[in-house]
Amino acid sequence: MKTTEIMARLRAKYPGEVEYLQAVQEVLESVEDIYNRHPEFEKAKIVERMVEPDRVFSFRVTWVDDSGTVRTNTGWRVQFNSAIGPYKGGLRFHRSTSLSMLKFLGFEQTFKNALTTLPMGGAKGGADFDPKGKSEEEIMRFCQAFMTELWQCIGPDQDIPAGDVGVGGREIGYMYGMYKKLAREYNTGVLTGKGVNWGGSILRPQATGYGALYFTQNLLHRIGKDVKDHRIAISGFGNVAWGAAEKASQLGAKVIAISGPDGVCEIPDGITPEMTDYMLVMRASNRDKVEDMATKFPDRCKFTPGGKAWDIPCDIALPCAFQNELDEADARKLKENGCWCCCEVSNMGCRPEAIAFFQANGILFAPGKAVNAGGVATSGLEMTQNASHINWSGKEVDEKLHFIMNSIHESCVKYGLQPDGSVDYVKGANIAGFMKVAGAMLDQGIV
Ligand code: 2IT
Repeated sequence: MKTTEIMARLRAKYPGEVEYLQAVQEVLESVEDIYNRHPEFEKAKIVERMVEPDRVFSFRVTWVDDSGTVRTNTGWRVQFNSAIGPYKGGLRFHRSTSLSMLKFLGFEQTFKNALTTLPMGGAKGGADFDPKGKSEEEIMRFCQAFMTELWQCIGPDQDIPAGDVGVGGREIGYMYGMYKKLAREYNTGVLTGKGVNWGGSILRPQATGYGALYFTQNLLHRIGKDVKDHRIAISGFGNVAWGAAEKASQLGAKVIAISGPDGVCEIPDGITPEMTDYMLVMRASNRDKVEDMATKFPDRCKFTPGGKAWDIPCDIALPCAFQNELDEADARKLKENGCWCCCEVSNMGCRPEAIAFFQANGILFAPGKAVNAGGVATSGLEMTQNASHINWSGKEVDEKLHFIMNSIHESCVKYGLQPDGSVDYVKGANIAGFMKVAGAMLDQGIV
């Protein structure tokens, strides 16, 4: 296969699906060499099959806002690949959600889930609903309306959604309540990210951020360093940023910046536990303003409107917000200010030019599909607990998460080791995930 030829075909077929095309290009470039050493892959047209979702559901979601106005949104579920298990992946509620975005996320999810060592296929879904400024009641009505369509697409052995941007424990609760009413199925395993009293796993809310720090520790230990005593800049203040900030602080690092769509909060003396707790309040408020942190903690925080986390001098950058949130100019600024490591926690958080800049300038870089896989891995652990009707302790879940992140790091090293002894984590993660999915597809014939 030739990446350029496949990309030309996909560009002609899906013009304008920029996020999807970007995600596919990155993976194909990484795997092209190894793919071409396996004629059996080419014979079965593995790549051509892998870049197309198995199926896509699209539906109208109509609900009534607090003023009595009828509102209409679009919802989707993209079931991308089931070679290694039932479809698994989050739901995103964001005003910019589109089919292209969910195809990119579903494609990434397929390889990420393969890296977790657990039997989960890839999927993603969501809606172009904007949670910003919505009341609690509006959020509930939207989640219920969304589920009146989604319930027919999912099931504990078919497709198991969870949260993503704009969907946390509260939204999962409203959706689960409606699912039971419609389906008359009471199996808790149909969604993950549930509350701990009704089938949720301890540590699932923290898992993406904790896992990202375990991965970062692995990467640093390999070169004789540690996150301890280093300055960390984090973008975002949602669930993922929260878990990352908490674990980074526990490991002795100093989180010196968090950011939002409105600007950046610089925290020269490092984030405190009270401040990380407050991130949850900010997320639940639906105000989408990081300035609230500076208003609440004026002595520790300096807010700069319009600023980015990447403006603040740091050692380690952790993008935790949204795709393409870190571009080449940001990468240059990070380097100028002394940053030497970037672990991408958001899905496709860095632009390809930013990644190329990091790699060309000796800045350690690891991609989201490896770094953030602890979230979906812990969803997998939640499914196991649900299926066997047991609850593991926080310690048990944390140990399993830690073990999984170590093994993801090992896979990246195995497939990404370069002749000079360094590791190309982008190649490592893409090849490791790809080989597992491709092998499973081959075993299961032409379907
Ligand atoms: O991007 C992701 O891996 C998630 N949003 C979590 C998906 C999941 O099923 O837990």
